[in-house]
Amino acid sequence: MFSQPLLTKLRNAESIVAFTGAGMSAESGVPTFRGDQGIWKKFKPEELANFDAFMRNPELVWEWYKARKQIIAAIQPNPGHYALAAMEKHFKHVSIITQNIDNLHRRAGSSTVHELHGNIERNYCIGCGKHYTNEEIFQQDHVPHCPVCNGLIRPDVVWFGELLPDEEWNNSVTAAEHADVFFSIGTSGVVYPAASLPLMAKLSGAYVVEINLEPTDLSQKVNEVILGKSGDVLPQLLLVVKNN
Ligand code: BJW
Ligand code: ZN
Repeated sequence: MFSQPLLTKLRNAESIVAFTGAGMSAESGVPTFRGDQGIWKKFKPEELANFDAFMRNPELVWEWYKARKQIIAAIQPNPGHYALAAMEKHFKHVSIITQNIDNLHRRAGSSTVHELHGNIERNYCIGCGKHYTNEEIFQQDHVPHCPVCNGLIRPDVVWFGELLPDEEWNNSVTAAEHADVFFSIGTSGVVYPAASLPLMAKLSGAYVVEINLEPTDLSQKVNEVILGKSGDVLPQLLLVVKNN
């Protein structure tokens, strides 16, 4: 499953980056966005995942997020998450750059996680910026409001048309530029600017490996494509790294 060039790169690598998307968490039971089973088959992004939609219909958007918060709170990291966390024993630097908002990398034990699209466990008031936990917002019915300024509270995630958090983005670019081996895992690679990171890494000299169930637009541009489930491929990769 793993090529000789990849094994050689891994033997000499100091810095490993894993860039992950919804497919990484699919085996934990989090639905992906696109494709036949994707969330966007049932819900329209323009009605749910942008700020104007939220202001137009906060009830609907909150109903969707409260349901997803409950799903995510009830699931566990899968063997792929744990394999990435265990890579920290074998390389000097391991960074996770994730588009996922489900917090599963941290829960699996990864210590350096850059969250490009936010985190569903956090919320903040659009009036005063105060942060609220899920526990606090679940105490309120329907649409949660800020007890301090009565502003609308929103989930701390990045919607279409919104800027990515500065520090997370800058740290991700730095990690991509310093990666010896860069894995793009379980992402369709269609949402920018996140989707530019694998190519940034490649331009900076990284060996770029895509792990996905199926080929994507990125596949032609990377050094190597491994077709399979991340929850199968990553534990096997960890075994190879241990014995390499
Ligand atoms: C497996 C597997 C297994 C399955 N093993 N693999 C025109 C108008 C307006 C904006 C734009 C525009 N053109 C471009 C833009 C910019 C826009 C964009 O890129 N849009 C494109 C879709 C066209 N980007 C933005 O708006 C970003 N901000 C920005 O650019 O700011 C500057 C700006 C300001 C003002 C105006 C314009 C620009 C922000 C993007 C925010 C994305 N937010 C979401 C929602 C997060 C919150 C939430 O979850 O509720 O982030 S959208 C959604 O897509 C989510 C994901 O992180 C993101 C990426 O999806 P991902 O992870 O790749 O999932 P899928 O489902 O697409 O793919 C899963 C893959 O896994 C598949 O390939 C499967 O095969 C595979 N798979 N099981 C391995 N077991
Ligand atoms: Zn407030």
